[in-house]
Amino acid sequence: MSSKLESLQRWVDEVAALTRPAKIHWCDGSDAEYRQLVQQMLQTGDLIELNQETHPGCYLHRSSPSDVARVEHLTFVCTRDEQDAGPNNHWMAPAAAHAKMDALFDGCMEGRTMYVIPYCMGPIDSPLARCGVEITDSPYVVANMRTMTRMGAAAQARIEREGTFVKGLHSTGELDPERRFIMHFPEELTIKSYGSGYGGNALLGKKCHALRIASFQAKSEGWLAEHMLIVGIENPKGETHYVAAAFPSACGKTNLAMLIPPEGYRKNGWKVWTVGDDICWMRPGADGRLYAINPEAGYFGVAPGTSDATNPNALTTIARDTIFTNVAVTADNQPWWEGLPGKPVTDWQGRPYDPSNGPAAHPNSRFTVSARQCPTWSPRAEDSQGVPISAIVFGGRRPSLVPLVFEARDWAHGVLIGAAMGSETTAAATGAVGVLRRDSMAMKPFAGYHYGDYFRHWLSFDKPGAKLPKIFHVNWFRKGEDGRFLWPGYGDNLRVLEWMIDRVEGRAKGRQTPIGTVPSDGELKLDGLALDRRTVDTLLDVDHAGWSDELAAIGEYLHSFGERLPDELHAEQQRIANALKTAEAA
Ligand code: OXD
Ligand code: MN
Repeated sequence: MSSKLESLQRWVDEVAALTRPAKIHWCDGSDAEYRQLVQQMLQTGDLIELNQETHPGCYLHRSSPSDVARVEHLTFVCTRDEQDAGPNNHWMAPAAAHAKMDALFDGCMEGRTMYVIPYCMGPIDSPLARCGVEITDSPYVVANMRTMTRMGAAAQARIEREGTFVKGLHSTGELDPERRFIMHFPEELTIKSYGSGYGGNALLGKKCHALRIASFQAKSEGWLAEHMLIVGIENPKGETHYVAAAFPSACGKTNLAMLIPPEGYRKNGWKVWTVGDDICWMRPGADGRLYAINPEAGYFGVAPGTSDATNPNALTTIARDTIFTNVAVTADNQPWWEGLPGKPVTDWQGRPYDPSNGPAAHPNSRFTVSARQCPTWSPRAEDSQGVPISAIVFGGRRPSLVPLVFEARDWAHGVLIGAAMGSETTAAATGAVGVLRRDSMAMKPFAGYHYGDYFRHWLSFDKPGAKLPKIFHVNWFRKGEDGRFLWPGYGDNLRVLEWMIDRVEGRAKGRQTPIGTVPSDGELKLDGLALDRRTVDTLLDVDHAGWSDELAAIGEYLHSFGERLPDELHAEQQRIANALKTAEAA
């Protein structure tokens, strides 16, 4: 095959001349093509068949043990002006980065097949969607991209119609961590990724395109590309509010997006609809509201911890036609990870399971599955105009200080709350786990430009005629003195979402505090929960002295963005710091 779009054909020819593959395959996205790829990978050992009776259409992929997570220290944003990448990104000059990458790509596909993957991020007919083409030598990447994006002939037709697309070049190379780089050239709508086969480094539609490149594009085009789930909450009257929520990687976005309401809520007719679990593209509609699409077509979810207790919808979703990466296997060849019943016999590296080697499944092991298989898949997930967002939620893992929920008084305050977000690090990226780091809007690893400019872009949505969502902050991860979580989380998080919707609808009054509005007595519906009064008070308490220190730390963090930080955010930080001082003195 080939393309009638000259710029696409020329780029494919150039890449082929550089990488010198034995064969070129243009992906059409068909079932037959997928089946053929799976057969081929079963033969080469790239995929291992799992128990087809319990898990039809499910396969296991074991990555190289040194290639199991995103590599933020090897990820670069290569803007012409270093300042534009900001202190939140690693930067390399575009010419130097191209030279470095092209030297790595030189001849790297010799004897291999080069796959050309046209894909669309978002419903294929959506004006909010954007297209790209990934060239890769990894059949595993092709199979995953088919699930995670709208991949193949329809995407190619849209690209040929529009004439523009994001170029993503990928090779697994030697999988040598010393020869691994993920480079972004936002001004050229180009990505070059070498030396890793792992999800976020290799499935270029996801983090590289839909967040880093898209956030850059979104800034100049007046929209937002965010690390957020999108969930619809339907009340007993049949009204649905859509909520977009940003949490850092591996902090429960998939669980919240697929939440099962507590029993009492279910009986009363509450329902939850999953639109997306990781990425949200939003833009103002004609009525001034923000409308959102999920640019992805599948879930690349963290397996460990996914269980009947935490996310039964996810378990149903992944019971068939799923690719598992780096999970363990039971005696009867079922996929297994920590949190599931049963026992592993083989660990993620294919060794006989021995607890002294660590967890059986890698803590960042994943499932790749079509969103359509989710029992709560939203009927609006394919809506080309997107869904209207009523509330934006920011959150992180904060074992102390941060209340269960609080609400920003207005948009600028909400932007500060998002900018100030902090969370304990997780296994989704290489590096230490459990260390508090600021992760503004959960975009620290993904904002494709200077955070100062990014916050300014967020602030710019507050303009005449805008009907913006309310902004909230949540913390499901508060711990008591005994180190145990105070809030049950999971399905019970709906109680907090209901309060937010009550605020949106003007039904809940809330209690004003210097850091924002928290639920007033009795507003959170807690019936059916065994939470004593003290615990509830702790969860909603605002410790003025502790927050004064937090505000000072936030002030310092904001200063790290220098002159590009909008004055409004300094002013907001000052306003709250002063309100806390007054409250402390009272
Ligand atoms: C992801 C991540 O894979 O954030 O979604 O790491
Ligand atoms: Mn993510």
